[in-house]
Amino acid sequence: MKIKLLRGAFMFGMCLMAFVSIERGSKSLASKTVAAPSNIVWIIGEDLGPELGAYGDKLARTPNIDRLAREGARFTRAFTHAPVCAPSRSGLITGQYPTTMGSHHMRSTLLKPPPLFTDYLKQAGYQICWPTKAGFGKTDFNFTPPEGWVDVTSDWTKDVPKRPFFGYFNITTSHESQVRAVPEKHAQNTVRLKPSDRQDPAKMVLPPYYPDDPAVRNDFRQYYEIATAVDYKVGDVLEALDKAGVADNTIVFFFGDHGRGMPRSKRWVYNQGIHVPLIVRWPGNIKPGSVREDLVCFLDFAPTAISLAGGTVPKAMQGRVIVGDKTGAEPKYVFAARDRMDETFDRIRSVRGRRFHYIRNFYPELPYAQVVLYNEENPIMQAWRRWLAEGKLNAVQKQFFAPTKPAEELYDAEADPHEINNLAALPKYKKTLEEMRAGLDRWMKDTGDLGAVPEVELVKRGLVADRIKEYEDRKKNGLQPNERRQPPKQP
Ligand SMILES: [Ca+2]
Repeated sequence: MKIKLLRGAFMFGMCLMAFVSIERGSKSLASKTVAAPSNIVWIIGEDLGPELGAYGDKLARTPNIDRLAREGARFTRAFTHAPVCAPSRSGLITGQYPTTMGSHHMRSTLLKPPPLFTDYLKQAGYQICWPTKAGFGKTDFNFTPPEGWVDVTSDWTKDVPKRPFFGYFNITTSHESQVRAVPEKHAQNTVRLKPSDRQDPAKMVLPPYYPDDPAVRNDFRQYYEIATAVDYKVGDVLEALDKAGVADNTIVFFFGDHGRGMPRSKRWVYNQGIHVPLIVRWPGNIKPGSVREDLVCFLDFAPTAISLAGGTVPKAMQGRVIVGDKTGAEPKYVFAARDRMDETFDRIRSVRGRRFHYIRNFYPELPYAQVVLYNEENPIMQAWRRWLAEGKLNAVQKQFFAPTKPAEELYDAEADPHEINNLAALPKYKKTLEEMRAGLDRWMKDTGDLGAVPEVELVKRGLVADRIKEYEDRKKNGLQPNERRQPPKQP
């Protein structure tokens, strides 16, 4: 009896707490007292493209992710707004383009970041679980989040919260640094794989722009195997939700933070850099096994989370709600940007429609294959350069090393998924080119694209911290030892 009473008092207290916190947030959120708000979980495969069974990849061994897709919706046209870690995450957490805020350079430090979408969830009574430890957590927003932004920084899957929560789980196993891991490290990364999960380098299907070199085949083998290692961890998270009895009341998002960690993929606005897997499972609300073909941008995730939590999406957020009854209309295009990558400057913008992909190179005089030291650590990059030096590359493979870039590129991304046939100069595509060119001009104006502003001026305006010297030094002194690929141990 006593226990029952105590429990009753506790429940009453919890309800009161939820009510009070919703009240507190009612100025900025349209408060709606939902009896049992759904939990929201984001599972991220770091540097993971759609090379998954659910996306029809015959080599992939990803049963848990594939099951999630069978239980939810698989999005076929989800794109990041930035093909590299920090700018990508900068937009994910704020719902704003890094090019609007000033956090578009990799890396930079925005001094006055806008509110985070998690702030709105917090106001709605959600517990924010965003682990910070490598392996299953990552902040890396291109700014320091404000004090108190997060409630739980440990592995929340080990003790799934009882009250409505937002859970973030970033699986770093598939990060670029692990695609190129030396054999011992790769063995550790993939220790859970069964013999049948292992890949055969001879069976890898290489993109036409890479040379067919054993190093390239080996990196693809490792990439597929670590994707399987990610899949095991996705299985763990889903199991944790099941065991806690909250799976039916939890909306799960699974996605990659940008494309695979390989040259001309990560750091590039081509398909393999910006196209990511996105699966959303929402029991009772999303039809199992459904396929969504509309264009989705990463800036859609923040407003979607707020909307699912019963809040009102702030005007400063630039995306749309993609699931639930507040779903917004599909845009004609989604946009992406690439600016400075570590010590290497460039400025490229991308406009992706359902079929065509337009790219503008603001510095056509700079080559594609500028040296980004961290990228040069990739065995693929080294093999690619070696074949170039030996004069063995074919015309398609050589394209990446052209001394200059075209000012504009246009691809039929459906017919040419590797984007190697630039259609920009063909009269047949003149109308498409003009439309997309105008679309980019409009977007740059509407979103206040800061890409044309020199970084030193961004510093002067007080938008970002001065990290220019840091990267100038890096150019001179090279990478830190921990950023370099460690040579395998000699037996
Ligand atoms: Ca990443």
